[in-house]
Amino acid sequence: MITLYHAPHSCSLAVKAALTKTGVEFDTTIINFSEGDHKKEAFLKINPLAKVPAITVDGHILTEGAAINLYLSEKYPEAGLMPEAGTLQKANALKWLQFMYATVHPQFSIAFYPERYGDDKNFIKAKAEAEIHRLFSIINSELEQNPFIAGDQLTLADLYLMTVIHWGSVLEKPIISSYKAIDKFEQRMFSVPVVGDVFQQEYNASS
Ligand SMILES: N[C@@H](CCC(=O)N[C@@H](CS)C(=O)NCC(=O)O)C(=O)O
Repeated sequence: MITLYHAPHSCSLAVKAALTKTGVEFDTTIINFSEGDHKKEAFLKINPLAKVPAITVDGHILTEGAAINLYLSEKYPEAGLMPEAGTLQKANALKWLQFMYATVHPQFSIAFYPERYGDDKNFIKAKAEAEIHRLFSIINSELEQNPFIAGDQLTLADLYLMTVIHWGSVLEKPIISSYKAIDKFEQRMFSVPVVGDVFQQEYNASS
């Protein structure tokens, strides 16, 4: 049995979407950040970093969203979460997956928690926001060429991209109304069977 540790609206949403697409049965344990659930002893035993996502698979703990989702894509290949191993298409999808996890996400972490990075919160947040918009311009240019971020096919990178688009609400300058191709991408993703509903429901939920 798989259990997902999920904080609504956080990066564990990409894992929730991937798990749902596999069709496998899973339980969800909600980690409520405002209640401090991620810092409580029970969750620190799952992830001492006090961060979601995490999953347990038959009692084994896995953390780090990219590792979890790559595991799911290999364990359930019929879900079509990634292109075939050894292809340039897969290499390209991995590039975009890493772009989201290792390049875009850290800037949002700064924008969400500027006080962790120094005293001048407004300055720190503004710098992160400027970098986020530079990154979204690059994403937008790519989506002008292709329906999904890594080409013609939906991949794990798209699930993560939908998650970071959702975080645009923390920014002064909005994402959706600023980038036409991203706006179209979001609408396209909402109509993708199964995962579209996962994002639609979470976007519309208050917490
Ligand atoms: N490298 C980790 C980062 C996980 C992460 O930053 N999770 C955020 C939510 S998106 C979190 O749990 N934040 C709680 C906190 O930092 O207090 C991954 O990709 O899984």
